[in-house]
Amino acid sequence: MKRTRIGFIALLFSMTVTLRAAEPLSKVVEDRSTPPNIVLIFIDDLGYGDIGPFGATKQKTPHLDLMAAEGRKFTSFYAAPVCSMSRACLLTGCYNTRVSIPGVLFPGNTIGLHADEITLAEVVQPQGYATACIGKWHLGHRSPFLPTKHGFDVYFGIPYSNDMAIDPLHAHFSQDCLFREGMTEAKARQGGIRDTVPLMRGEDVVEYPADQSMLTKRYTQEAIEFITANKERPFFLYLPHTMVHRPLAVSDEFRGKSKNGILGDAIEELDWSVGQIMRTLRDLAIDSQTLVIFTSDNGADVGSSAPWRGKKGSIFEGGVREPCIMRWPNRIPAGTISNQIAGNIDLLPTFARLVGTTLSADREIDGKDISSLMFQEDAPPVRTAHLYFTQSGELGAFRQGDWKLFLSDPNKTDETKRPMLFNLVTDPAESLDVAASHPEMVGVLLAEALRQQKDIQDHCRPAGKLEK
Ligand SMILES: [Ca+2]
Repeated sequence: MKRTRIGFIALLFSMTVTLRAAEPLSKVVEDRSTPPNIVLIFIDDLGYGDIGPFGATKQKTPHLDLMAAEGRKFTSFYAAPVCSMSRACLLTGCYNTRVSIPGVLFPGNTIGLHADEITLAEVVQPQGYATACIGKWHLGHRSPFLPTKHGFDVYFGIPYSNDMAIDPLHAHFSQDCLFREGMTEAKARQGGIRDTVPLMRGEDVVEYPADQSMLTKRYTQEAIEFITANKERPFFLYLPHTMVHRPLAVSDEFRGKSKNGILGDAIEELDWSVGQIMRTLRDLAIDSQTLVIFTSDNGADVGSSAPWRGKKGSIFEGGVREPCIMRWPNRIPAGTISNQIAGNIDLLPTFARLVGTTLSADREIDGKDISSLMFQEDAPPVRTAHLYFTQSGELGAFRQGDWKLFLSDPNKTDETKRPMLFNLVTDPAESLDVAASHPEMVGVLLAEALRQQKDIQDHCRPAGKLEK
């Protein structure tokens, strides 16, 4: 019944699209001053080489191919080596060490993103934006840390990684929670089983264990409903998919369809999801008012981080350099590429600029407004440097311009801990350590890395913490 109604509405809106296409150019120009809707699609453990626009050939990603053809690819877009730290960067605009979020949070942890942190959602919400987080959160699963406490009107998804287990003490089951696979609340309270995670709506568990094969489809459906319900007002949709984090799962429709096993199937289903979002925006005639960003939280786990060295967990480029596509018709030049340094820490100050607000001056923010890199051809660099923090919170490497210095422990001077230096332009595979022949460059980068590290140490902020 619902599908029929949506189909009819879609037909009406596709007629509207046709009318809009004939509108005079002045209308388009006028739209330029309007703050955009923002859709941020954030994939889990998807590597640089896992999608067509960045070189994948085994699985097909036609919707992402089209998105890149209609938008801009970023080839030096940085995240972090693992899940929670990357989400902390994305949501706060700061390196995770500045906001004291460790590499990965677990269901037994009593910490999470501090209530005083200002998230992406809290930047746009005061500007009248409807906000939703649909997918994996992973910045603290206890009530004070959930998306609903961090500026999201709506939350639907799993609170941490899909290979984890339920926190038996603190799960709050809704009255009509769907218990699957013989599970009951009493059994759930006895302790969690790996790879079985709760599906939540707001702060309640609505399904346990979550049917992982249906998560991509259900997130997509929720996303479409949220966009449709808020088409008349600005909205921010944060869509952090559960896939392609292990255990990999796909719906029946995509199982066995790719030429790359279940990983390829899952990526093709994510690509389908991107297509559904894009179609919804077009059908609702809000396509040209909507910025869509697609990227990933860390390097490939199962898949490919090619052409870079290293994968998930590493601070070689393959662990942290992510595929990133941004699309906003008439604003972002179609079919273009930016090679400048950028990253998920830059989205918060960029969103602030786009929605017409300024950031609070009471705190340090590491990211920069990269809107010039989005809109201009051949824009000069915004951020010339990037810090690479390890999973354990150490500053492991530092990039400035074309150079990258590894300093696993800057206080150690013994031979095994000496710095490594790579030129990322002439040696993108990070295979030729040239530290010995460039001692001056090592000195310059080391000094700047330590200066920036000290600034973070001197001005870091605590995580939120519960007593027990
Ligand atoms: Ca991840």
